[in-house]
Amino acid sequence: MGILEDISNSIVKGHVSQQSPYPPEMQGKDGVIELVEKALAEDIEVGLILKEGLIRGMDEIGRKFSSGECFVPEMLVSAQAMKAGLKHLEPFLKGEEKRKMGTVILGTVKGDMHDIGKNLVGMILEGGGFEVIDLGINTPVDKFVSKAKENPNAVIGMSALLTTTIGNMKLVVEALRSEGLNNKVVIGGAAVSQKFMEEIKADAYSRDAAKAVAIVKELLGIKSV
Ligand code: B12
Repeated sequence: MGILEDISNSIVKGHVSQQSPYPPEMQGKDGVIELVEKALAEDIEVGLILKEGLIRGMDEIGRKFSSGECFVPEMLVSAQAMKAGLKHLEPFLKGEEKRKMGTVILGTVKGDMHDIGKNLVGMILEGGGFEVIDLGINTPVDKFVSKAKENPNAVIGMSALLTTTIGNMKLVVEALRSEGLNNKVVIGGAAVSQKFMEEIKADAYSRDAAKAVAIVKELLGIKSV
């Protein structure tokens, strides 16, 4: 599985493509874009490319950041490489256009700029047949509430990666309920847990994007086939 390791390594180094000048020692070598294309051409399963290549690289850069081996600029170039790789996987994750099964309003909570996980969840939900209304990053409480009012049957999906921003999820749940809105709420992101979901009285939690479709179906009472 050398190619998946190469993808992960290119994510860690932030090497987007052969043409990228960064990092200097990788100039002219295959970057995330070429490696993902090669992996697809070798018929490696899309889920494996995602998990063992791209996400593994992001996990590694996160570990390096935690241990002080790298800083925000390195995380940023890795994020750019991740986004470039995801763009190539997107058509495969989305699959063919299907009949819409429901709507999900998706956003990263206020104060939080992390959107890679949220975008991935959005792609997978679209692939699973849902319409996704993406509110983007740094989403204020009232934006979730006003979209929920317009779409009373939609599921609200919130993402947070910072321990300093997860409290905003609670504010959204409280605001929805005080406005009499019954939209189901699913939360995710590295900073939250099943326990936190129960504490803030959200309806579901998913550790990863892959389970999002099954969870949203369950929340909407749609039987999985
Ligand atoms: C890339 C990155 C950045 C990039 C973000 C770029 C972008 N456009 O997203 C940049 C450089 C901007 C950044 C900035 C910061 N970051 Co940062 N970042 C990361 C990093 C390395 C990777 C995150 C990522 O994209 N992972 C890959 C995706 C696919 O995984 P994911 O987001 O977890 O999503 C998956 C699941 O959680 C789930 N999921 C996610 N959301 C949702 C939502 C729903 C509804 C569902 C169902 C599922 C779901 O599905 C996804 C796929 O399986 C993490 C470390 C890590 N390993 O998590 C740190 C990390 C999150 N960052 C951290 C920090 C501290 C910061 C900064 C405060 C640093 C600073 N001093 O400035 C700033 C904060 C900026 C802000 N206000 O948001 C810390 C957070 C610590 C904490 N617990 O609070 C981490 C954990 C690094 C660390 N180990 O210390 N960061």
